Amino acid sequence: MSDKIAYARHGDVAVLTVKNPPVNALSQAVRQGLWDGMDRAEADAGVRAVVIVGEGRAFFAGADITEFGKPLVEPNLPALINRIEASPLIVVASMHGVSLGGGLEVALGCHYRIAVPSARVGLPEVHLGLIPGAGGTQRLPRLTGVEAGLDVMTTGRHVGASEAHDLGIIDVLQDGDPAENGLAYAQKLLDESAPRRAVSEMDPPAPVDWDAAFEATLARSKGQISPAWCVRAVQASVEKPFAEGLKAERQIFFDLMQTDQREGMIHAFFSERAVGNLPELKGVAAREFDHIGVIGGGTMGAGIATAALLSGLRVTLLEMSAEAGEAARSRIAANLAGSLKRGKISPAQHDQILGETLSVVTGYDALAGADLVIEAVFEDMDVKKVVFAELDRVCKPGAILASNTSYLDIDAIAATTSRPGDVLGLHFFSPAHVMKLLEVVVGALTAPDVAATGFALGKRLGKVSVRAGVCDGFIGNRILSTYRIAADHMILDGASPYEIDAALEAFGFAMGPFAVADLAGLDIGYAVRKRKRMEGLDPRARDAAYADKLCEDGHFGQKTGKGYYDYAAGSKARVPNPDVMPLIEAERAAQGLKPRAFGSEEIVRRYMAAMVNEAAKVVGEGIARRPLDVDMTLLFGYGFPRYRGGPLKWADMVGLDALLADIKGYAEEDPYFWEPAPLLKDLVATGRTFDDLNKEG
Ligand code: 3H9
Repeated sequence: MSDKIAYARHGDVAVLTVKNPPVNALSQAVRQGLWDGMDRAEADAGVRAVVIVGEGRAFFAGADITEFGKPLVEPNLPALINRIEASPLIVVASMHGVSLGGGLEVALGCHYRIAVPSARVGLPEVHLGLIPGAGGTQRLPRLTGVEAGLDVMTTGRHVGASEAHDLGIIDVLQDGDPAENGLAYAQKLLDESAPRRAVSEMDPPAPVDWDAAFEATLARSKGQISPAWCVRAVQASVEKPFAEGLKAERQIFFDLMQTDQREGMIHAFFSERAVGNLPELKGVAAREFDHIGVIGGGTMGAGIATAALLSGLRVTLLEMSAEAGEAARSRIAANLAGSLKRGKISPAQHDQILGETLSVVTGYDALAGADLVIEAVFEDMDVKKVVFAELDRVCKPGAILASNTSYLDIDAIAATTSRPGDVLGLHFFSPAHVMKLLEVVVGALTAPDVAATGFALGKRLGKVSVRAGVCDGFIGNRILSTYRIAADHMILDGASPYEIDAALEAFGFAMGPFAVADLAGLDIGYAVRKRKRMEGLDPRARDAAYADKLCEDGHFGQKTGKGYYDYAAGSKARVPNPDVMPLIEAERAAQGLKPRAFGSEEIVRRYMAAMVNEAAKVVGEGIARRPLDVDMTLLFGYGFPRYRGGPLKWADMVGLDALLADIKGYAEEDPYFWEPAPLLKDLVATGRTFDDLNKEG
């Protein structure tokens, strides 16, 4: 028998313990071991029941995702589950930790299910671009009904044990050791002569309006298709005999396995975990931190302070005056009230944070004991230099000094201190207590343990941390400014901001670039354009000044009620601002440009080509270490659709040669902007992909 499964006999009950750390994924060896374990129990004279239990953190985290895309090795999971269910013995699943995907499907193939109260179950296959493929869509609705079953599968959410018990997924909740619980429960079932109870033999649930459910799910999923296909599989569970329903589920599962969406989402799953795993930081210990200083209590500073407080860190926030300090405290209190409302903290924690863990001060000396200080003041180098000089004066030796700048030169900031090795960038995204992305900006002199501490802080705050090198805008904002320029060029040439937003939202972005600009504030882009013009624009660069006029008229987007859109009817209404097109038309006329029509396909193609080309430069220059670092930056900070994996994964799937050909074509009109990235040319010439670079590490 496989060493992944331990077999033990306790009276007339056999216990199969799964040992496949870290999360008991159902790899081939586990599947084979379970199959052999069932054979052995059935052949073991006197055994009348079997308990399946996981060792370590979980029952099962599901199918082994690393096997996807490779040839299937028997036994396959649906066959194993059918085999468990068909056993003449009573089979009990004793669950703890998570039972996800194929893991829950194994439990549903058992005749009874017991779980500890902290257990969680779910069918998260939609997050991998799939549907449950081992009977989950056929068995779960027989226990829960269609509506609850579809909710679980189309959201992929983790369902707590108590809710799962109420839904009929778990039979018994019991505190204690899972193996002992399972054994006692199996014994009780035998004592009571409980029948074998196969879910597949239960009546199918009542039908619903399948087409309406399919369409509604598709509309909710913003371009992702797998949630809607859960509906069709569940429909089969109602309309077909069990074995036929299982076949229908399997067909949909395999069809989805062939899609780019599946490939993109699995890339996202592994990249999200790989992004904080930097080879250069292997074995480098982070510095200890417990007390965080935050300088500046505006939206960003208050958000950073909130994130730290919610993670149990002590925070001292510095503001310029008592009045500004009070405003900062109110912002933090409002953020915390939201967390309280959503049940993320208890009323006692809320009161303790505001009463004790947070202190708001007006003098630098109060930061003397801080382990790590994050500056979030006005984006101006002279202001930052003053702040860092003060920090250098008061902070204890070994304290880490971080700047939340979104584009300024970290090396220049570090050079103003006597301890440049302790300085790094920690670039949060607004609202900082909500957005998952953190760029850890490593300067030329940043010490390795300081970089490691940046990642440790990100982990503590629940962020996806990406290593970035120093350049204007780091990874995310540098790429953003390039694809925004591509969008502005399309506007000069004839597209409208509304056509561009619509095309990119149809592509899967949470919001189009102009809606995003309105949300972030048009003053940000205005300031950047002014700075770049002051630094001197290259004479070959095309300039678009129409948006400056919007700002000069006092329209900064949502916060002033008008930007590209008019928000008089609320932020969701998205009514185009009638002043915008005349400004654009005037600029086209001033530049002597004749507008032409742009289809949504061309809009997406140009926008994405600009994004990928700049991203390839960012990787080629070492600003991002790996393509996956860019992918995760765009996914977690810029609303890039997860089901496309990230811009560089998307580029691989579209084909790098086709993309380079597009870029060369665009370069014929504007060779300055569309200069192909050397890395992209190199990958095409050598027949490699961005993902090949990820694998090289
Ligand atoms: C499925 O079941 C299909 C079936 O319906 C049909 C089949 C025919 N496989 O996240 P963590 C690794 S689809 C392989 O850092 P946490 C993970 O990569 C599957 N590896 O820990 C990481 O490796 P490393 C449906 C897996 O405590 C390590 O385990 N199931 C798998 O934050 C620790 O993971 C899912 O979609 C796997 N299934 O979270 C569940 N799962 O250390 C996916 C994890 O080398 N998994 N690994 O970086 C999760 O949601 C989380 O990992 C979990 C633990 C909640 C389990």
